[in-house]
Amino acid sequence: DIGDVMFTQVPEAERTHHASKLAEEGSKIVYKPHPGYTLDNGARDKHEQHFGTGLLDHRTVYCGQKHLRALEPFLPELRAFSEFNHYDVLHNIIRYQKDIDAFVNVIKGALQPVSVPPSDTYISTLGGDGWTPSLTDVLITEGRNPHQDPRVNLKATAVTRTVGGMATHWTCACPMPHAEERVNNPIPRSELDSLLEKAKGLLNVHSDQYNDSIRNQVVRAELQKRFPGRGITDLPLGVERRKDNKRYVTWTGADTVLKDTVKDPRFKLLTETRVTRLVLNDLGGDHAVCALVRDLRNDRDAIVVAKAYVVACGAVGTPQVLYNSGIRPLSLGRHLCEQSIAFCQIILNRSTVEYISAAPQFAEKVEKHKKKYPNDPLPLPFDDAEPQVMIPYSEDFPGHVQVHRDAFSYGDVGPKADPRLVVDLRFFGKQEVKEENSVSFGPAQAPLNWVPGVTDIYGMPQATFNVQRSRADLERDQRMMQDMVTVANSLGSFLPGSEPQFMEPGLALHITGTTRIGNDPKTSVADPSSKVHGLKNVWVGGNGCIPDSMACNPTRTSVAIAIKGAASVIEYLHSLN
Ligand code: G3F
Repeated sequence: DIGDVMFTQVPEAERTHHASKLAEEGSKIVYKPHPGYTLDNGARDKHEQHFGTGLLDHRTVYCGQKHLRALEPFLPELRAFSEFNHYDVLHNIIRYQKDIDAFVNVIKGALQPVSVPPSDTYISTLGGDGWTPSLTDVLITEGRNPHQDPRVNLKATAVTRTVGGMATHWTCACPMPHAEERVNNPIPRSELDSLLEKAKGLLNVHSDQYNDSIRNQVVRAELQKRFPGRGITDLPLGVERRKDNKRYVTWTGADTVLKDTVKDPRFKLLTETRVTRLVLNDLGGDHAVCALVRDLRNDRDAIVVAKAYVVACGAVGTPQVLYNSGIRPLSLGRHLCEQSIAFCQIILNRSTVEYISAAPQFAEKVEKHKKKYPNDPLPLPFDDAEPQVMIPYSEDFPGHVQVHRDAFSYGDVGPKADPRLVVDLRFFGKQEVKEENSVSFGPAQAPLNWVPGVTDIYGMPQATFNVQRSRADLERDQRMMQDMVTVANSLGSFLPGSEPQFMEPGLALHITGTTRIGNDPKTSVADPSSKVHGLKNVWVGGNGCIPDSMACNPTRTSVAIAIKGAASVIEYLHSLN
C-alpha cells in the first residue's frame, strides 16, 4: 500500500507532466474524493484527457498495489508534492474566491471545539424510554468535558487539526498592534518594531490590494468622511493580487511562508500524528531528550530525537503538550485573554449605490458592466472585490474594527441579499490580563470535584476554561457595541438576521497569554526569546506567547515573537558545536 499521493495545487505544467508520464507507463489512476478540495474545470478537463475516466471533483490520486511498480520511479517527487500541498490555504481555491459564502462551510468543517460541557448532551425533549442522564450521572462522553462550567467556558473556541493549521482558512488580517497592545511585551520597543516589520515581509502583508475595488473605495471614503480623525485605512492583509489574473488573490499561509523550505531533505512532515509529550532528562529535568509522538493511523508510538524542540500547537495545544510533559510552571495556561466580538451586517445605502452609478471615476467599469448585463439594477461589476477597511485601535476607541466581507464560520449571506451590497462589521474588544483567567489540563489546577479519566478526543489531557470578563471588560464591550451601531448606521441598514450582536465567547480564535513570554518565571512560561524558563532546549511558539491583551489580530505579533525565538534556536545550535 503506497498510501495516497496528492496532486493538489501542483503547478499546472508539472501536474500534467507527471500525469502524462504516468499515463505512458500504462498505470490506471483511480480518484477518490477528498473533502474540501475541488478542481476547477480547466484542470479537470486536462486530467480527463490524460486519464480518460475515473475523475471525480477532487484532487486525491489513489493507486492500488498492482500499479505500484509503474508509479515507483515517480514516488519521491510525488511524495514531496504531497507533503508540500497539505499546507495550502484553502481560500486560494478559485471556487471560494468566486463565492466567499461557500467558504463558511470549509471553516466550519475545519474547526473542532475544545471544551464541550456534557450539559450540552441533555436532551430535554427526548420523550419515551430513551436513556437520558440522571442528575447524579457524571457524563464521560468521549471528548466532552464534565469539568467545564458553561458559565466560564469559551464555548466557540476551536482548533484546526491539519497541516498548516488555521492558516489553511484564516482571514489574513495583520494590523500593527497599538502601543497599548504591547505594554507587557518584554522585547524592547525598537527590536519589537523591527521584528514586526520582518513579520510583515514573511506574511506578505499589503494594504493596497483592494484599491481598485469600487466597494472598497466608497466604503472607506464614506467612513473617513463620517469619522475623521480615526485613522481609517485599508485593512493590512497577508495577500497579493495574482499577476496573471488580477481578479484573484493569493492569500498567505504556511505554504507561501515556507515555500522551498519543505523541499529541503532535512524537512520531514509527520501527518496524522499526535505529539504526546516531550521527555525530559531524569537528572534535574533541565532539557528535553526526545519527543514522544503517536501515529494516529496505527496507534504506534515513536520517539523523535533532536537537539532543539519547538512546541507550536496553538494557544491551547501548546500548554497542553507542556502539561503532559510535566512542564508545569505556575503561569502555564494562565493570564489568558480572548477578544469579544460585536458583529453585524448591513446592506449599503441607496445613496451609495446612486453615487457609484454617477461617479466619473467608476464610469468605465460601470458602463462595461451595464453593457454586459443590461438588466442588472446594480452598477457593480460581479467581480468587484469586496471592501477591506479597518478602523484601527485608538485610546478613545480601544477596539479593532474590520469593515469588510469575510465569511468566517458565520456571516454567510446566501440567498438573503445581493452579496455585492452586504458589508460585515466586526468589532474586536480586549480583555483585561488576569492571572485567574485560564485554561487548565489536570489536577494541579483542577476544581475539587475532579473526575479522573477525562481526556480530549485525541487522548490528551482535557482543556478546561475558566474565563470571565471583568466589569471593565463588559463596560468597554458596551461602548464598543454602541460605536458599532453608529458606524453601521452610517453605511446602511441592518441585514435581517445579522443585527448587532455579541458573538459566542471564544469565536475570535485569538487566545493569548497561555504560554506567555516574560522575564519573570513566576508570571511567564518562556523568556523573551520564547525559550521555556528552566529548560535549555525547549521553545514555544504561537499566540499563547503574547503576554498582552490585544484587540487586533495577533498573528503578526506572534510571528514577530517567533522570529526572535528562531534566532535563539539557531544561536543555541551553534553553541553546541
Ligand atoms: C475575522 O474576520 C478576523 O479577521 C479573524 F481574525 C477572526 O479570527 C475571525 O473573524 C473570527 O470571527
